[in-house]
Amino acid sequence: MDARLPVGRHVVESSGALMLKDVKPGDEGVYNCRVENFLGSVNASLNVTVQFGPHVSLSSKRLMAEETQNVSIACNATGRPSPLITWSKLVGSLAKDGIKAQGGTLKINNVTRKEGGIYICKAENILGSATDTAQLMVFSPLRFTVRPPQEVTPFIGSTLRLSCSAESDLSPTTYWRKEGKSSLSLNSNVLLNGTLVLQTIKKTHEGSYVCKASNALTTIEAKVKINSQIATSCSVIKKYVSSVSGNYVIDPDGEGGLAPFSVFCDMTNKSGVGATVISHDSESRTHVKGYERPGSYSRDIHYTGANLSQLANLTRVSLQCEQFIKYECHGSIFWFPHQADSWWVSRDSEKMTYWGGASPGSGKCACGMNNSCADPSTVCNCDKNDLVWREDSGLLTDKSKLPVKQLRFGDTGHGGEESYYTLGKLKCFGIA
Ligand SMILES: [Ca+2]
Ligand SMILES: [Ca+2]
Repeated sequence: MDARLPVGRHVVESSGALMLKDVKPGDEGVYNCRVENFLGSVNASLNVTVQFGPHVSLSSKRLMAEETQNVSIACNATGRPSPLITWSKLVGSLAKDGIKAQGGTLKINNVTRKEGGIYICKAENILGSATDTAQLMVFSPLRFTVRPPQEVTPFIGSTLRLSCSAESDLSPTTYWRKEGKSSLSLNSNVLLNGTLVLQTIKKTHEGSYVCKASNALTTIEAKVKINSQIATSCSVIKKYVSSVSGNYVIDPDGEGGLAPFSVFCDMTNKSGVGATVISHDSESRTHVKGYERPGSYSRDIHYTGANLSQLANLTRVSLQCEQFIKYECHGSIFWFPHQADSWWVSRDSEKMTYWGGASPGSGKCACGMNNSCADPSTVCNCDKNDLVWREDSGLLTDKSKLPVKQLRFGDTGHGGEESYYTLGKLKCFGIA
């Protein structure tokens, strides 16, 4: 009310008329005319409304959206009287579910590619009209075409490959990060196709990794938890880690429980399936003489680097186990079906009255399985009990009883009676 009249654009004529030139929207308001002389004064006021044609501007000239997003385009229109806003599309129609014009805002829910194009906002009043346009571009959503697993537990020493790739119209880039680190660890690289390769897995590789894919519109990510585990046997190492024979650490019962231990892996044995080979302190051919009573000779077997519980777990995770055993006799008998003068003791301290090459529990030696023994009426060559060097030998293969814990011999006390025994290494192979 106290505003000044526009500077330079108004004239008060001699008749008392106020003339405004170059009227602008800001000239609106109440104008007061005051007439006064020495007898007093009178006031008159007039409300002036300025009408002007519409002007429009869109919030954005170019909009990019992914399919299924909701899009809104705002059209700011000025003019007096207030202009009427209408929306149209340069090509095609707006008559569709999910497209709503509310005042100056056009809302498109769940946008599809068909809704891409040029949108026109038109504002009209009695003084004229104005338009503005915006281009909407709709792209396929960014998504993973190959997503890595959420959790992996590779074997120590193995190479881990994790694929990750994404696609969208806006060519995305993928990259890997280890959580809490700005770069990946050593011994890792990312192939051009987005595959993360971690070589010679170690405990330090463990952690959360994330594959991120980004395009101009958005970023998506896939998390992978990487653990590690020690192989349970040489066959597992052969399959997943290495085919080079040598010493390796295995942990047959997995994490926790019994401690891991070092073994020799023969990767060429057993048609290349990889054999876990356990040595012991009684591998050399050993002479027995002077022990007459059944089982009076006793030899405990001590395995190198592992106790019997650890080895029991090795047999459990292996498909097969075997241990070679040989008895060379000179008048010294087994006599299994009767009192048994000699036997072997299982890992669980059971007296085992059959010999290598025969079926477990058969009470025989190998020759007894096909009636080929030196004396056909017996089940072991040594049971002939003459003073001729004879031999019973073969593999023990019952993995629920192996390895051999102890050897017991007798019938070597009388004149001319003697023997030699040989016990091979424990070998386990295959993945149970
Ligand atoms: Ca363990
Ligand atoms: Ca004898």
